[in-house]
Amino acid sequence: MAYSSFSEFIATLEKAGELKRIAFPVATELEITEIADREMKSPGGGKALLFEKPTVNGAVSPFPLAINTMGSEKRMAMALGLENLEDLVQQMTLILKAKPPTNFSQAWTLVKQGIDLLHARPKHVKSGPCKEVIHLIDQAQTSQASQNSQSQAPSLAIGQALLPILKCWPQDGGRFITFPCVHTKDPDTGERNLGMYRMQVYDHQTTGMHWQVHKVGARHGKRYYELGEKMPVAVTLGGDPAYTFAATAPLPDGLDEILFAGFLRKKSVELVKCETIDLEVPADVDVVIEGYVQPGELRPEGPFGDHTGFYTPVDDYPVFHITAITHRKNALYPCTIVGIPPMEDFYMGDASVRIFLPVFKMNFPEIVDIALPAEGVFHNLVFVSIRKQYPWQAYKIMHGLWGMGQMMFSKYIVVVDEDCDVHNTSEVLFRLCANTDPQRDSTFIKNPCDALDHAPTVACIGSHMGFDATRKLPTEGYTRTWPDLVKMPSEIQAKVDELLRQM
Ligand SMILES: Cc1cc2nc3c(=O)[nH]c(=O)nc-3n(C[C@H](O)[C@H](O)[C@H](O)COP(=O)(O)O)c2cc1C
Ligand SMILES: [Mn+2]
Repeated sequence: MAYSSFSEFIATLEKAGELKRIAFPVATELEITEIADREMKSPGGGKALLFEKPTVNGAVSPFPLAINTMGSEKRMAMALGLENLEDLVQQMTLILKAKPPTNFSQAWTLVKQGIDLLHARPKHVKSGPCKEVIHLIDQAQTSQASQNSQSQAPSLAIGQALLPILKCWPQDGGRFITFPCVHTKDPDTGERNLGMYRMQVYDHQTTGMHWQVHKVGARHGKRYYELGEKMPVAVTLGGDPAYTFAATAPLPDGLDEILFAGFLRKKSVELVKCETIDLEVPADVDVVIEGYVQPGELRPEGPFGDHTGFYTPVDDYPVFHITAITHRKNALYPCTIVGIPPMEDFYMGDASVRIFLPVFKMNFPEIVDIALPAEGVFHNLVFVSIRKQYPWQAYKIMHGLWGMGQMMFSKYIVVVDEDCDVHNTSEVLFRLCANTDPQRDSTFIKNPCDALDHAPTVACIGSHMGFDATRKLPTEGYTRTWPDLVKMPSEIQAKVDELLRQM
């Protein structure tokens, strides 16, 4: 099911008892973070929060602020219009397994899949709700804009009065837009990309653009730099939450996130032209911030209390110049906070891993399950269970994952046998400790590191470690007898269940 607006999603959360409204004024400077952090760390991820009166430097912003909207398994599924994420996983598996049909029922299934895929293709529309209010912010146009009836008095203060942008943590370098969907285009092929890269507010019309070196936005930027051209960039906030999720999903470079969002919501994304740049954005979003990056122009960005649980230090990043802001009349401001885990982004990352598990399995059929425990903050720790068939298969899986997209960042990979539940960290640690000879069963490699990892001596490069916690085979040189796990047969368990029921 597709949401026609972000506020429709918020209303759905409220109906389901998944939303708390905060009607009194709360400061965007640290206070909203403190409330949201407590909520995110409450059992199961707490509820979504709607701050009706977020204040910016003491003044109430006209935009209510929504946070933790995807911060639980249930809300993450609801964001994608699902009862349960497993429905989508099955759909992915089906599509990947699609073969020429040999009978009618198979053909019908394929037709349905085909329709879904057709739905994925975006449509182009002339206007949309994101244009209800238009502020042109180009310096040359600023004076005209105040005379233009379409524009309200151009309040350029995106960091002050207009949007309730958070200053999340005490040592943060300023206010940060934390849920931006950043739209860019490959200047060579015209291919679109949508990524989530945080934006530090510098002043009324400039922000940072924190695309890390490994990300597609950065690759597009590099090409504009080489061509010596100004790079158009559009940032959207809100709309169907499928857009926000798609912006964070680790899709391969070249796979269009707008198409993926269309597939997720089973409805074409309607795209509308921007006012001041040659890009298109979903017409139903809450806010569009249009502008450009002048490749080569860098500015210190940070510090920022990051999802590693530590502050990322100041580093040079591109500067984003705002040329227009358009928004719905009743726009909401969606955002999140990151910090010591677990936070809202854990549930988003977890959903990504589940949805892409069929892709991993297609490449490595022996993979049973994968989990990225919250403590590992995505890239630091990966648990994989496999159906082991031949010697050193665990190492093949580690190397395979280290070579796959953003899995390259995985700092520690632990491989266990298929009968271990990778979503139960305690069970995995038990296997790791019991089943390994540390020197024999580990391997170190060199690979790119997550740009946010503060531990490596040099940023973005470092060692990675893999543990083979599977049972060892004679063909792996293990000549002793591998013991059996202490377990009760299922007949006895069933019998005891029955006995206890009768008590
Ligand atoms: C809340 C949140 C904030 C993020 N902030 C950043 C960021 O500032 N910079 C960055 O490079 N990636 C950030 N990411 C991760 C990217 O969005 C993610 O790697 C995405 O897949 C990149 O898309 P791309 O491959 O199209 O570049 C963030 C993810 C989340 C969930
Ligand atoms: Mn991408």
